[in-house]
Amino acid sequence: MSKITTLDEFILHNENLHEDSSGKLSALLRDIGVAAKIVNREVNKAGLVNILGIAGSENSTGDMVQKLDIFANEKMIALLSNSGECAAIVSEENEKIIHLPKVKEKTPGYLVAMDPLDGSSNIDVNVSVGTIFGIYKVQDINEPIDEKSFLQKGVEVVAAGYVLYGTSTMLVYTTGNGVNGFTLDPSIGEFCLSHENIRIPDRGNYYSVNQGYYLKFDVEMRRYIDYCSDLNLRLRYIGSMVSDVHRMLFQGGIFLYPNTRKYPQGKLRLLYECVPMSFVVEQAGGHAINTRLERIMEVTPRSIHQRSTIVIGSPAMVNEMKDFIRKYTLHEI
Ligand code: AHM
Ligand code: MG
Repeated sequence: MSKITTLDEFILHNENLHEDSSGKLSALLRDIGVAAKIVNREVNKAGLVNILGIAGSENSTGDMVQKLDIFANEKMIALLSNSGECAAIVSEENEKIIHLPKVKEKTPGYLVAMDPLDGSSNIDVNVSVGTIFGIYKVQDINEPIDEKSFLQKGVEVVAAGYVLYGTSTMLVYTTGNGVNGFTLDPSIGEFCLSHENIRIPDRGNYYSVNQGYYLKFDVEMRRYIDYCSDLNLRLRYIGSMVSDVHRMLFQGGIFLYPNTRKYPQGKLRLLYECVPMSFVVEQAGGHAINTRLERIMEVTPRSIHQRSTIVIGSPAMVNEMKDFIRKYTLHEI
């Protein structure tokens, strides 16, 4: 039987790979691992404890909020408060930033941007959902933390990853030294290293886009989708970014969420959906741009809930999509 490496062991072993080997980032990553186990427990029994159903409230960006969203958000915030290393959180579920209480004499050096439960429209129908997180450094510990503290380019992110609550529960993350995947073993309650040094294939047989918006897409997007059909690529779209991007990491492919009439800037949020997923995909050898051909990791956010278009996945396929944007885009890039 091959040696089991738990997430905690892996984090500690790789601590010295990161410039901040003080153990503070490790403590934060371990807190996220615990939160993922707790959220996983509720996601797996959601249908049984009447935790389903629209909570009735709307979140900060106008989406109907499901109870599991609220549960996941509360658990992530509670667990991220444990280590005392996180100063504040931006969450999809909260309009304002959440300041965390100080722990003993610690000076928190990190900020977390998160989507506690992504793909929330899938909850009531037992389709996979995920948690997305990005960890940034507090740039100046002597300055008060406010929204501006979070408006850092993606290249500043020190760690990012996601939890996929699917057929099995996986945590995939990077601290800038490659991407590793951990599968939860419920029999021991540990995330165990299952996919070491994940590398995305140069291209794949799948494309992932909400084809229902085809007639509302700009011409370059429609032409690219036609091109994918001509190549007999297979359409896979789950409606949960974590699931759609996770499949691409292993099988190759491209995920697109361009501008639509309803979302002229794109639907997905830059800070806690596009950037963390882009960091993971780039670290696995993939590319991630917006439909203005900007590298997602180079965009400076103007607001914490800012939306972005995104084209992310296998390098050869993102490069082909770039050619379509250049060839068919009517407006100046
Ligand atoms: P959510 O964070 O409110 O769940 O919304 C984000 C989700 C993504 O996970 C997914 O890729 C996208 O919304 C699906 O949107 P659509 O239903 O418009 O295709
Ligand atoms: Mg989301």
